[in-house]
Amino acid sequence: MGKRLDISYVMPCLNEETTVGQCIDEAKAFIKENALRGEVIVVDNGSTDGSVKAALAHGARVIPEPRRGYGRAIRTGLKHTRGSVIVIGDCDSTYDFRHCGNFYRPLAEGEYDVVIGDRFSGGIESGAMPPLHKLGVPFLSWCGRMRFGTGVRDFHCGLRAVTRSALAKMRFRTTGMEFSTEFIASAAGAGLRIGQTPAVLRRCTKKRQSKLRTFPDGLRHLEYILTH
Ligand SMILES: Nc1nc2c(ncn2[C@@H]2O[C@H](COP(=O)(O)OP(=O)(O)O)[C@@H](O)[C@H]2O)c(=O)[nH]1
Ligand SMILES: [Mg+2]
Repeated sequence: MGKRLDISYVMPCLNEETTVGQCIDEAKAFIKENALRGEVIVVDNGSTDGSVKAALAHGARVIPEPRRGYGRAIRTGLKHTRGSVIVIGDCDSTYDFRHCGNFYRPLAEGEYDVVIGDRFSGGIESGAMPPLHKLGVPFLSWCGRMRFGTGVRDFHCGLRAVTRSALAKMRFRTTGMEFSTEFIASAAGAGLRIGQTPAVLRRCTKKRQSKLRTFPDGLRHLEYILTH
């Protein structure tokens, strides 16, 4: 198991060679500025580009998870963490991991068990979110709030944090994008204290393709909400 740390970052990664290095650097900057003991874990989901090389060059621990899926990648990464607080986020440079104080502090101080980012209060840079998602995310989040009895506003924000002890009470079964919904449902079901904080969604300036497929992934969220 190795020694306990203050913070672990878990970044699911599928072909993000242009951005993963920057994300690792930003996470490390937060760790250093706050004098924490920390680690950055990149879960490689079968990338065929230079993601693994870039992640290693920037000093991340790389965990391979060849079975595809956003949820699968994160779940595998979580098993390898050593931090008392775990921050999860995309490595596509849309979240600035230098500004994780609002995620880390309430968990480290015991105020909450889980903190979910809210891009609608944090701000969405122009072009960072397709117009359809600006309608779909609030709609699916509303469905999720009704179904799971929580006040979470942005069910699909990729930036979120959880304590190690809370994680032990959560159960996951999903493997795809619907994991972001399951994560909140599971926290609410376990009676955990869920906080929310503004998260800025940056526009990715590098050449990259979003892996999210609007309709199939949107339907997977809806299906999860309806059937669990
Ligand atoms: N969609 C998707 N993303 C994956 C997968 N495996 C790892 N990822 C990573 O999960 C994060 C979320 O994907 P992204 O395309 O940014 O989705 P979006 O933020 O909802 O547009 C990125 O860091 C991806 O590299 C996968 O199988 N599918
Ligand atoms: Mg993303």
